Amino acid sequence: MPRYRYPVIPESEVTPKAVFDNRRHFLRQGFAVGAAVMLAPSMFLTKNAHAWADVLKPALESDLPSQELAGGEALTDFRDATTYNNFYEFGTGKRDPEVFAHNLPVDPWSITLEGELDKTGAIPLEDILKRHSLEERIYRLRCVEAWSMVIPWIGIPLADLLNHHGLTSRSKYVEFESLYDPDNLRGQRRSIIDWPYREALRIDEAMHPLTLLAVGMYGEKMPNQNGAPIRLVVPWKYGFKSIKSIAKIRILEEPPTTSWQARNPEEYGFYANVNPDVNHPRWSQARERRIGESGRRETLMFNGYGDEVAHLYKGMDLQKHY
Ligand SMILES: Nc1nc2c(c(=O)[nH]1)N[C@H]1C(S)=C(S)[C@@H](COP(=O)(O)O)O[C@H]1N2
Ligand SMILES: [Mo]
Repeated sequence: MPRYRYPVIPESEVTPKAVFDNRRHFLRQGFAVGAAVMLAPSMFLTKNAHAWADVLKPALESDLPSQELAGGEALTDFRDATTYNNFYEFGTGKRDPEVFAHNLPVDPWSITLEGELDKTGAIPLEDILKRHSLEERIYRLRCVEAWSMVIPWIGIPLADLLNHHGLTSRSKYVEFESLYDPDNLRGQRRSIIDWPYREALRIDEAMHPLTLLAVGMYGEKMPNQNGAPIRLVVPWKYGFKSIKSIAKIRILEEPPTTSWQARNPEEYGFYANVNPDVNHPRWSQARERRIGESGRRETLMFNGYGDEVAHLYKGMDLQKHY
């Protein structure tokens, strides 16, 4: 993509791999046809590999509306954003996701919507991509571990998806679940957290126009290590709220417990709004290390998005509701 300095892979290298993948796919289909004569025809209906990728590709190549919402700060290098990650499904080391996330089975993909909605069920990702238009948002990302990045995401507002499925008067919280697949996600064979990874937002946070369901970054489809094929981005909250590889969205009347709350409620609250005045019990949150920069910069209240989101927390004691 011409917009960024760090394309994922040069076009010349992409083509042979795509050809290779197609051939493999073709061979597999060939076997399936041969063996399927005596099987139910329904097995053909479940195979729809590449369907979402085929919708996403032309959309990413079109001219997307773009909003710069990181105060003009420089983008983090693509290389840093894809090699320094938290994705505990692949291990707790920062390089583990880059090394192991090729095992993430992203195709086909659907999100199951449950709970307090008019329309529920498993929705293929291609249907979501066809129904809603993509946009680019450049946001700061502040991890609770006191490092940060600036990332150009591409996605759809979560509100667009939820509105399509019809919220009810009992729709008070939105719970998200990442893919659970310990055979492929090696970290899930260890009890790092209570799998699957679960996060949640209050409905007004979920419906806020800044809250994005991201399917790409730096003009490309979402790299596996960043939460392919679809992940949440909530820029005013610590990074752990921005749950990756979403398989389930459940709308609830009562607040659910998130994975990090369950693991350590003293250290990780439900809200997890970026707040330089509320320290983590083990470290200060007043400053942060911007990946790619030397020294530290001041952490901004709500990660710099206070004008947009402070009204959501009016009258709340943010020391208590951390
Ligand atoms: N499923 C899942 N989602 C996750 C995580 C994780 O371990 N598993 N880590 C979170 C944390 S702590 C951060 S800081 C961000 C990191 O996103 P990035 O690797 O794309 O920068 O993802 C969040 N989403
Ligand atoms: Mo994080």
